[in-house]
Amino acid sequence: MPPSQDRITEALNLLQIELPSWGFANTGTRFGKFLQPEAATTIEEKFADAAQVQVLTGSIPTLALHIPWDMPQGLQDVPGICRLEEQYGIRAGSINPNLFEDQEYKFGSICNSDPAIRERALNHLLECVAIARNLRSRDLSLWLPDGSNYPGTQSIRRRIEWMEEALRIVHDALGDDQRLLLEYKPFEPAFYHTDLADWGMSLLTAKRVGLKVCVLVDTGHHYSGQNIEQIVAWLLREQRLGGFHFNDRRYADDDLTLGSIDPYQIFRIFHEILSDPHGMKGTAFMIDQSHNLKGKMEAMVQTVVTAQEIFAKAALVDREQLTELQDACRLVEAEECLRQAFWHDVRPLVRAWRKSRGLPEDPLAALRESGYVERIREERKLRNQTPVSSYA
Ligand code: PSV
Ligand code: MN
Repeated sequence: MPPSQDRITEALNLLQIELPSWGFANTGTRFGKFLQPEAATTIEEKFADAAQVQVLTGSIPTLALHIPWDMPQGLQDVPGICRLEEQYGIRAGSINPNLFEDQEYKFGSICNSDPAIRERALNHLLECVAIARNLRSRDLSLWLPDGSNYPGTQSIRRRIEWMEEALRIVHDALGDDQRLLLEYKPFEPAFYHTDLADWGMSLLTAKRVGLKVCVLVDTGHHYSGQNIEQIVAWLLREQRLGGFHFNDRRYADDDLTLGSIDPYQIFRIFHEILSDPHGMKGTAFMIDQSHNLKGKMEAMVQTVVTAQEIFAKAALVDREQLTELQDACRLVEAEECLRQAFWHDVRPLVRAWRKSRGLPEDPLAALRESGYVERIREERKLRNQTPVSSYA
């Protein structure tokens, strides 16, 4: 086997991607959504779809769950989820609490000035910790939508205290092998200030709250032009990189297919991860995409295939040589060393990896040939005439 095949095989055997349950359901933009007859309407259908992506791509051991969308009865739904895990061969992945839909959270959840509302939000988080523990799921993945729309309307300082107070309690409720991932986002739904607006705020909060807290980087949650791979390098150095919500963006949190706008950026992020000796340890590779126009199954398969291909390219970087070139300030050669890996057509090598694993060599074509989408479209079309929830 050529050395590049070895490297790619080793890298792809390590790459595990977590798909979001909400990515299979009828989601869309806040202006409306276009219902797809084949979209998943139940948690069982979400597991079935994820399992199909696993059959085609071989990299999907887990499915991220959003609570209460996927478990409306909370802890009582745990046995049902365990049955689905068994049936479909996919485990429950990160548990995502929802602090953004209830009417009570109009002015915030754990950062609300009303102690009763803070307590309600905290109880939801604690229930999610219990759900995660019962499902043997490692990560509680929290996106905090709290913030405000106008200067002076909220105390930024006091809200930090309230947030930390709640997160400390969540931290202490986590098991030894569990983690709290703190996702940041600069704006939306709040447009003046967001309580966890960037990686610095998430990292400082993580450090203050405890060792089980790490930062989650959603690639869509940055200002244009921000150097995300540099953020990744810093978080890795601080040993606080919990994982990613991968997607692509052109303007803001666009939820576009990974690598569809800027594949070089994803490559540079993967390169930083692979440059760190512990980069793959504990870094969760999660997808957070809601496709409004593309077919959801095709979009998911396309996403995983893209992730595998770009990860394979990053695995080809000759890092020893790169270090020498960097140290000697041989700028153009160093840049070319990186670019050479990026421009290498890895597709034949990735196909060979798929073949060696008994996977279809072209997962997208295999999905089309399988008739899976046609079948679920027929089965689900009646249930998809009206949305199942306001978001998912
Ligand atoms: C918020 O924009 C976000 O990225 C969070 O991860 C949510 O959990 C997810 O999207 C789905 O709404
Ligand atoms: Mn996200």
